[in-house]
Amino acid sequence: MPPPEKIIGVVGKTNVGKSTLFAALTMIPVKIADHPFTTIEPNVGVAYLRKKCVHVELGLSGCNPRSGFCTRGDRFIPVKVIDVAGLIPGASQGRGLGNKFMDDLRQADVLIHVVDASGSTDLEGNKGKPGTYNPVEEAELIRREIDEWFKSVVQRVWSSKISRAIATSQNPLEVIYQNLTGLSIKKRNVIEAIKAAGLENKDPRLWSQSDVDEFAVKLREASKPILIAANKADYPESRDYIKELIERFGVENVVPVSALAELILRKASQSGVIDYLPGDKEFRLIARSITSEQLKALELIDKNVLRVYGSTGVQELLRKAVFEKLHMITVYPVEDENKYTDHYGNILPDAYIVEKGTTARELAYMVHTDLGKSFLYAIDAKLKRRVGESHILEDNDVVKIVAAKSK
Ligand SMILES: Nc1nc2c(ncn2[C@@H]2O[C@H](COP(=O)(O)OP(=O)(O)OP(=O)(O)O)[C@@H](O)[C@H]2O)c(=O)[nH]1
Ligand SMILES: [Mg+2]
Repeated sequence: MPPPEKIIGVVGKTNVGKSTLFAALTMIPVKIADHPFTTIEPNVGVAYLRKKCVHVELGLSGCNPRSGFCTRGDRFIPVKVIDVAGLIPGASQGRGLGNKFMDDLRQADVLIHVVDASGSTDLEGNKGKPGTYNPVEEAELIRREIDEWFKSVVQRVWSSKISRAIATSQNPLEVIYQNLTGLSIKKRNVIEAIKAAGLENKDPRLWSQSDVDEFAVKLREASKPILIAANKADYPESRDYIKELIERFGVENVVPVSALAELILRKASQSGVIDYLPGDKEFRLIARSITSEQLKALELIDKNVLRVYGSTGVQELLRKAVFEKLHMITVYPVEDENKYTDHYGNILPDAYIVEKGTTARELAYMVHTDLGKSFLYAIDAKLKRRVGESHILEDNDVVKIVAAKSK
């Protein structure tokens, strides 16, 4: 089985640009409008994470990806994205669309929290002048709502199932974990959360309601880390607010983004007006004719986004979410360690996004269960060196698995 795909959830106040970001990432035409609660049912799609392809390091002229694509030495690796309905303060008590949207995010591994960094929408998502509302306050309030939601889910399961089951269990940790799998959490998230909540030495049978709450918040942090997309960065009013967001949440947790700029650039590139790849720091006009309106929009993006922030920020969001928040690496399984191909001759057909710490044998299982079961050893194709089952893979490793049954 290929590595379990990582899911990025897009969350935030209503009318901040979540669906615009989703559309820019996936090129799926979804409903976008300048009023609250445009999205109700979740949008699900595939985004492509850009990363220097290992074929460049290997001195090859190209590769043949089975999924995603490779352009000018950069590999675009698929990741799943979910855009959900927006929320407003009090959502956990049922305000706005309540918690429905949150339930659509249960399966997410990391959350991109879109904030209106231009301060042009109030807490209910109504439009105002840029610079009017404070995005730091928005980010804090919405984060609290996300934590409230997590608390309520954990409390519900705790009182209906967990407390009864752990009362008689030899292994309370196992019971907790088994009953929370619907939130897409791992056993180590539960262990981390118990530690972070300072509850390691307290028997879960004796946890109070506030212990469970504290545990729930830490579990949210461990299992669904949040990265802030400081959106609408194209407004000059956003610049100071973005600095404030970075001061408050840390530079590692905030990415200045213009989802609208990315969407416009991608559309212009699709229709042959410009040459642009997601993540580029500039674009090139290639169309013979262009309307003055189009030209003006592109010039503004160049002046207010690309020259100020170095890119639209959208690829940086994906990169940080997957490689920094989720601690993933990329590895390339191959069948021929000399030609770096599968048995059809495709060069570097797969780029797997796997967790840091993945071993050669675990990779074998991802390629095929049979390969995992009858694993003999692996070959580090760059060094042409044999490695054993517990060898820990590194980013950009190219690996051949040798198994008893394989030829
Ligand atoms: N200037 C600017 N406007 C943006 C940007 N991103 C989104 N918008 C605008 O913000 C408005 C809301 O965009 P949506 O993508 O529908 O917002 P949403 O968060 O999905 O909203 P709901 O689904 O209603 O919660 C639209 O008018 C967008 O054009 C951006 O980066 N810059
Ligand atoms: Mg929307």
